[in-house]
Amino acid sequence: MSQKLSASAKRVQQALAELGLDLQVVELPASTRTAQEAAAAIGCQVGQIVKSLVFRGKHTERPFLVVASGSNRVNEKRLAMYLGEPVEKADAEFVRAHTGYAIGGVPPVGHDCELLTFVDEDLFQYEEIWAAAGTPHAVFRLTPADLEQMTAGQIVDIT
Ligand code: 5CA
Repeated sequence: MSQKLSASAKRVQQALAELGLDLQVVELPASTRTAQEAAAAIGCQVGQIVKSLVFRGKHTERPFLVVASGSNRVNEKRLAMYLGEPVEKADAEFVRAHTGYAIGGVPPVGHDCELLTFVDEDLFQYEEIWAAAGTPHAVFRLTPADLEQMTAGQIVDIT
């Protein structure tokens, strides 16, 4: 099963196993590149898709991660209050450099560097959610509690 996964998806599966989480990465034939596409491919609500968005502090260039419900738009001013500095969305190169994954497949765990993480409180209204697993075709199902545990993230309002 896991032998069939692509290298990036395998890396995420490995990271989940190392965290002691019994969660299965699956690669789907349809694209899961965006939250909308992922929801359509899985057959769930867009809000149940975990967007893993990389931002950086404008002054320090420190990377951090926001794991947001697919139906929410991140409020950068609110993030700036949590970080204590203005923030900006990372570009594709910065995302790759700090996570080891390309946009469209960035997972919430298994990054090159450990990332300070904020978890969208709105994800907790769902019993099951789905996150990207390294590629634009790979996802895994988890609970909001799993997400909180694996990221050691702070649960906040990100809208
Ligand atoms: N695989 C899905 C979820 S299962 C996924 O990765 N969705 S996502 O929302 O987390 O990732 C796509 C996000 O990447 C977009 O919401 C957008 O915020 C960001 N993005 C897309 N293109 C760029 C770009 N050129 N530069 C920076 N960020 C981008």
